[in-house]
Amino acid sequence: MITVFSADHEKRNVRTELYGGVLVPPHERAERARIVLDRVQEVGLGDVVAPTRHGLDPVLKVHDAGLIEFLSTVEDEWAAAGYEGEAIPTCWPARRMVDRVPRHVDGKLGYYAMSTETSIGPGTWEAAQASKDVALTAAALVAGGEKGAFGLCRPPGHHAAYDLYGGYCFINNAAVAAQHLRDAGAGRVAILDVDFHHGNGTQDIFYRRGDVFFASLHGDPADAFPHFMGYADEVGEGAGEGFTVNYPMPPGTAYDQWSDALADALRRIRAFGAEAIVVSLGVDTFERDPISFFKLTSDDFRRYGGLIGQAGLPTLFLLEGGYAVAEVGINAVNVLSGFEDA
Ligand code: OKP
Ligand code: ZN
Repeated sequence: MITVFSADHEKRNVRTELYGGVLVPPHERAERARIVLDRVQEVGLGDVVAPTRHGLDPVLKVHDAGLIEFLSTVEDEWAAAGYEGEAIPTCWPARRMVDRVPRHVDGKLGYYAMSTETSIGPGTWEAAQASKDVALTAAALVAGGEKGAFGLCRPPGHHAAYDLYGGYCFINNAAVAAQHLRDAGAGRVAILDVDFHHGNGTQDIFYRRGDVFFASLHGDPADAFPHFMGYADEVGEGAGEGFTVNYPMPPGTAYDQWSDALADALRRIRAFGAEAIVVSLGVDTFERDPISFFKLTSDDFRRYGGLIGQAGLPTLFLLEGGYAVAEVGINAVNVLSGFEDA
């Protein structure tokens, strides 16, 4: 399987994440991508290629132009405001307030943010663009007939909604890639989100569409980030009704229960008639992940890669989360090896 990788991910190198009331070094750090790349090469998964530049048109098919303009200017506006630290929102359009984009950068941050842990600093926007180019380049390989491809994306994307960033995400790589597959001729595309966290951004983007199926396995939002989306009764709306499926699961969930949900999701994807699958591949379901509460082992990742492979569809894997840094390479590449061996 070909891996697409860009060293430009390193341009996102913020120092802070607001966590437990303290500014700590980010869980989502550059080291993660280097470790996954090292593992890809160690096991000889296949060639590693650089992305080609795709510009912003494919991004604007699934995101609000206002969000993209904001992301492309916020680093300069924050610096111009004279602040010392990294950009973090401090206020929101909460219930019964006004839905209008403010002029000041503090207001814009609150307007476009879904959460405060995702500090923005110099290079974040460049890295986010490289990440979506990785996704698009890998999507083009699958559209061109590859059975599988791996987009080693960083930063991740699945929390980025139509007009929101947050949860370490800026551009929704999976959504951009799924739309690319549709535009390249796939009539029906499924997105399978196996990251520990609900893919609220991806769900948001396709919630009213019947051509892109969305399935997510995740920590129950009553207990886990993003807290305000991902319940089982969210099933899509309008033309999209019945084309979203959520599997929220409780603390301590291990492979038996988790793989039952995966098998059900794969059944639903087959019944939908998907011509390709985009996997939002977060490996923060791992038993020793520092910010999550599922109990998958490194062997479980290989096993479920095989289940995905047995679906027999062209499959695009895009890296999302996974914060047990020492094992992030083993776990992510185990899924890919399991897929290839199926
Ligand atoms: C991004 B991805 C826990 C706060 C959670 C945000 C987690 C973002 C995960 N107290 N912080 O889905 O892996
Ligand atoms: Zn996650």
